[in-house]
Amino acid sequence: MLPVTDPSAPVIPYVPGLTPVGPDGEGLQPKDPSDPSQGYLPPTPIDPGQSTPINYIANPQLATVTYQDIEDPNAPMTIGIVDNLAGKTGETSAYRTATRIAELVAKGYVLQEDNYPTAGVVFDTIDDNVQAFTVTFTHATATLTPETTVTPGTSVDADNPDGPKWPSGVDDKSQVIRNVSETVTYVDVTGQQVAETHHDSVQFTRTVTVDLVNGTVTPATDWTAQNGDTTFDAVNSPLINGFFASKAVIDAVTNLNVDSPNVVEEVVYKQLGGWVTGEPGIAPVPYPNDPTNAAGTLNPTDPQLPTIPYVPGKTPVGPDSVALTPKNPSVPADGYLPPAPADLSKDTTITYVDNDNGGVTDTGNGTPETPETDGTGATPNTDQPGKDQSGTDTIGEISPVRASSRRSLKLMFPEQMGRVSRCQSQLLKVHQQLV
Ligand SMILES: [Ca+2]
Ligand SMILES: [Ca+2]
Repeated sequence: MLPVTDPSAPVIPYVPGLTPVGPDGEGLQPKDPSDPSQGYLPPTPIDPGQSTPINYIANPQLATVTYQDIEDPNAPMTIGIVDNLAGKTGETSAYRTATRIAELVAKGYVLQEDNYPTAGVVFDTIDDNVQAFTVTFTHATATLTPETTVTPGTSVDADNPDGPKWPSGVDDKSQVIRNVSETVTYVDVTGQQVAETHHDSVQFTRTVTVDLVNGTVTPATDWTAQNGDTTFDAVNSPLINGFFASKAVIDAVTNLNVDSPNVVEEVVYKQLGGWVTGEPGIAPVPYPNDPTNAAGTLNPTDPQLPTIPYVPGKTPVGPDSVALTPKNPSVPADGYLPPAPADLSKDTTITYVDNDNGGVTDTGNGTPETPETDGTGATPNTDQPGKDQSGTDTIGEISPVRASSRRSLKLMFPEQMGRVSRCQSQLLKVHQQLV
């Protein structure tokens, strides 16, 4: 008998995926360790008269099952672990994909393809080949509308409790509803609220698509304003008696969009000052509210404007040293038009100047006064050289104020006398037109 190492000795055949084993239970040695297909060296017979049984046993084989997210087909991602299946040549694996598929579907995945054999993989006979299978998925989506109210973790389809659940974040209504608000507060200088706060808002809504795997939200529609209203109307500041507002109106804001900032305004009310005099018995006259403008006071031409009281024998002078204008030149008791306040929050001081420092008697009833003797206006109509004398009575009526004030002011404010004269001539014109 030939030694087993003799190249011409017979070999035990190679069978893919199987290993021949001798009577001692040991695997036979390949004839060429680098190429088992050339067969195995037969074991040396214990008794050449007896046959030697050779058994073939199945080799270990491996398979893998990979679960893959192909939502982005350009960037497939493995979901969880790769399942490794171990078996032996020719065996059928008991592994099935159904369990993991169900788990993933419950997490929002949608099965695309499963190439693992339905009846289980039969391990192949190729020892160095790992049989690889892939199960692919995309993502389920659901639509959220402004009206949708959902709870994370609950089934998207109530009739399918094994189906996907709403992901976290879907209860965030700002995905589908956003408001742009306007708030206007009305306070005094100490910050105390003095009128009801004004509120307005514009609501924007949209519909979104929710990825049920990761909760990612994608707009399905543009934001649209409810009722197409994208405007905050102008807001008039409320009128508060005795006070004036820092702003009469909060301007309208138009073309609001979902990204517009909220409007927050504060209107501060300060107390209105008044006209004050040093005269005993004459109470301060507060600046009157303007019913049409919370930030102002009545216009100097408004007929409702209060008057500065008439004091016989005296002429009221404003802070600019100019004598006040009689409201009604023919009726001194009607008082004087108050000067426009320079600052609504501050008092305006009216000074009463004695007319009588020249010994002139002022009866206060319109009696013409002794003509002036200072040469700047010998008669009142000197300022109106083109006029006839028909206005003599009129001139006489205003002259108690005019002539005496001219004198006293001449003493106090000589540089202002030109303005006083011009003012009086204007009054005279007006009065002559009236009569
Ligand atoms: Ca294999
Ligand atoms: Ca509006």
